[in-house]
Amino acid sequence: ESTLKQTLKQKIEAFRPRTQKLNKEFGEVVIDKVNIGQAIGGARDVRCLVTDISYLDPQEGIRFRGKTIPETFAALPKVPGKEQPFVEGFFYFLLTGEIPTMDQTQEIVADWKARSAVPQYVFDVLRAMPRDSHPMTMFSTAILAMQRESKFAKKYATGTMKKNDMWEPMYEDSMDILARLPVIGAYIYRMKYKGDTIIPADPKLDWGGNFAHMMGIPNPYDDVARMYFILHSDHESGNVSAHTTHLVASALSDAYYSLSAGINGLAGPLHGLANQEVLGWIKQTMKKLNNTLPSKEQLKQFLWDTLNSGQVIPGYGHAVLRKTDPRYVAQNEFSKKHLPNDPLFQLVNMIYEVAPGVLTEHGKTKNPWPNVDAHSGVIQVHYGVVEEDFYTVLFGIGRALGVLANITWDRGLGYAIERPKSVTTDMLEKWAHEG
Ligand code: CMX
Repeated sequence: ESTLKQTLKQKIEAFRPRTQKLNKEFGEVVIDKVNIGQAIGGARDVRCLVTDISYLDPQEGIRFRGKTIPETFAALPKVPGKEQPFVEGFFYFLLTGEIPTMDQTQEIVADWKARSAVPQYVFDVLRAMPRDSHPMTMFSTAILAMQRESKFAKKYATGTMKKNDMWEPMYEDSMDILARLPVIGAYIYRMKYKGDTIIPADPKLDWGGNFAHMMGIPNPYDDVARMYFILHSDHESGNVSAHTTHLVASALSDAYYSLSAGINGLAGPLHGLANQEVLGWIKQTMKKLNNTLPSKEQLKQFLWDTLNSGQVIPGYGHAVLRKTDPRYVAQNEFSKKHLPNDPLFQLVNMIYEVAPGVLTEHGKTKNPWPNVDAHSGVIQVHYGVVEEDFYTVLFGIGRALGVLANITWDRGLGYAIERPKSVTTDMLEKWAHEG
């Protein structure tokens, strides 16, 4: 058994009594109240989910296992000769809370390679779809089609799986899926946009490096891929993709069913699709000006035009965050170093100077600052991934790291099937009257 699996087993077993004690002895302790606004308004801020993998502070942004983004990147073993860490080591960290050694990281590199063969029928399913299907539809379909491989579902069907053992096949499915996602993502990209010229994996490369190779994009796109997947991995558990994956898994649906569902949520324009929309918006703006950079005044006008036509400014605002997203900052720092003269990068910086003021004046959003999606597309364009429809697939490959770590722990700690209670509008009106 790998060091990762052994460590995870120890961690889960050591953790389980904490959850059980809280549930049995302190189950009645109140941690929040719910008001009518929250019942109608998407359960915003209601504290009713538990995860130890990441925590989102409204001011500071995300911490993975207690570490900020810069701390995380600094602590993880780096790919030799590269700026960015191994995504494999990052997954070890997400699952266990411990920074792996280089040897422990290399074990996962080898493990994912050994699991990376995608069954031919998955490619056949993709090939049967219309070529102009959205890449997110293809991505989610491929994951769902692969459900036939689920070790969890097979074990469950034997009728012998104990509740405390469920994390193990969930972990195995998660590892199998993660090993294959870059292959599936790159296949969709090359099939759809590059004349169906598929590039096979290079057994010498790590997970992120191999993705760049299979995409056919030259280095340093490998480091872009590693950075991108880590930044998009996890954002605690209330966001649509994480919550959906967790919800579906709570019915003891396996990781394939659960992740495919979560990916469908990521495909929404208010969530992951925003990164595609940002680029569409930027391109439109540049087109109106015959591909020259707008002045600040012009940019202000374009932002107001967007708002006045009833659209949101994509890449700005957040349900929890109230400051500039540190995932935006990390990408901004990378760009300052690697693509300082890129005109789209300069435009992104200009938007950052103008949009918060416009949004504040507009007066609706609680957070006028940019989120992760405001920046990610521009880096992709710089390195040649100009097909913005594809960007949410990149987000999805990264997001899989976080949500699969979460559902493995969900089974480890025996979390219950999710089932909140509904009320009717009549009831709300009655309570509203009673005050
Ligand atoms: N542009 C215009 N209006 C915005 C806005 C933006 N960027 N962000 C929020 N608002 C509006 C909301 O639509 C809402 O208006 P109504 O009262 O008319 O419905 C009002 O401001 C209050 O919203 P909020 O409480 O500040 O934000 P929510 O928690 O409801 O929504 C989010 C959060 C992200 C959906 C929203 O900010 C948004 O639509 N942003 C643009 C899309 C985007 O960038 N999504 C990506 C988020 C990160 C990710 O998940 O990938």
